Amino acid sequence: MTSKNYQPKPEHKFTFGLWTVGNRGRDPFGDATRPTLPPIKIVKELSRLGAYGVNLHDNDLVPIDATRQERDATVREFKKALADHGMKVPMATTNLFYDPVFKDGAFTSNDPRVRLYALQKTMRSMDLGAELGAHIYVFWGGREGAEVDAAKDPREALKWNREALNFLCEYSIDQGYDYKFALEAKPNEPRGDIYLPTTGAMLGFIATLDHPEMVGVNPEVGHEQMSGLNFYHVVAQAIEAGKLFHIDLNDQKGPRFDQDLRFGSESIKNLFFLVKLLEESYDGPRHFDAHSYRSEDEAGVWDFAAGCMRNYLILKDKARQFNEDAEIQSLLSEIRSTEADDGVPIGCYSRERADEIKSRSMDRTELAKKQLPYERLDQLTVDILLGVR
Ligand code: DIG
Ligand code: MN
Ligand code: MN
Repeated sequence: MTSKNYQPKPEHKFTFGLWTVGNRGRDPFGDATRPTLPPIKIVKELSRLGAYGVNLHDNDLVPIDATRQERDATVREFKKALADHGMKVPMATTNLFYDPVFKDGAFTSNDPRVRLYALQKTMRSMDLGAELGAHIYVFWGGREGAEVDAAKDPREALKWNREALNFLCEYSIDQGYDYKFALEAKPNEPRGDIYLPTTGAMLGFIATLDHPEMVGVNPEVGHEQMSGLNFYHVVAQAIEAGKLFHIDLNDQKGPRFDQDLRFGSESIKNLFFLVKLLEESYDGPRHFDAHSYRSEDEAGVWDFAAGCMRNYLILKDKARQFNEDAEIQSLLSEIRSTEADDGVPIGCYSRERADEIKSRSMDRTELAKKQLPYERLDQLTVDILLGVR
């Protein structure tokens, strides 16, 4: 396929956080390498590149000390830019991690006054998101964690987290915002350990909330890979549980600090299976929570954004090729079929069924003879990914 077919369009639902292309290149060991990009310029440039929308933390748009008048004027201008460039705001979130007040957490701070302030800030940010048309609200608890476990009982931290989320679910209902809450996990950084470190942990926590039906997950590629997990499997579990409410796409060079790399720049095969899965079973925004290398200038930032979307579309095309490949499909039907009689699906329990299975004669040495041509299957997959098939 020629490169023109990898042209991003709004129908692909690609979104970027203002903070992603707006990242100025600062890191723990170096100052900013790029000037600030104003939100309105970000909206214009991403629209030009074919994106569907932008997402934001409250303070990506409205400075934390803005007056109500300043806030309203900023929102008015931003809404005009969105309309002028046909851009949406599918997701909003709260910055509960940058200001020093959150140095020991927000919803899980040992200080109840900070926990209350975090709740106030989040409700105001939910109001802003709703005003911009967002229906997904992400919670990333970047400071909800610890370095010194003597200082905080994780059970109490979980209770405080639950109390805040239950309150905010009620606030969304009371305001008529019909938000879907998406909880984002990360194992560590900036805290030594972050509570609820994986998407799996989040799925367990959601079940303990008052309104679990309103709450899902926002898995991020790099955050799960920091724990050495297979992101494709993580997302498959979230989808199977009906809880993939949003997704943060980026890339990562395996377990190390959070790199937030351009999507598709490292984990080609894993992200191929992810894109194949998303195209089969998810219709939400494809959000890139990533940023360009610190060494890039502004032109490089737009190369980064274009590259994220291009790589997604290339992998989407590879998934089409995989699904249409006769040899691959025949190998898959061989691997998944069995000559066994119709007794194979376990089905629902009954005493009769249990007795029948227990009494069935099964020859395990015969079972062990089944051929599994995984080498051939994986090589065909690699051939497709390397463009030689
Ligand atoms: C970091 O991965 C977090 C923050 O950027 C934001 O709160 C969230 C939204 O995608 N991801
Ligand atoms: Mn990240
Ligand atoms: Mn993220």
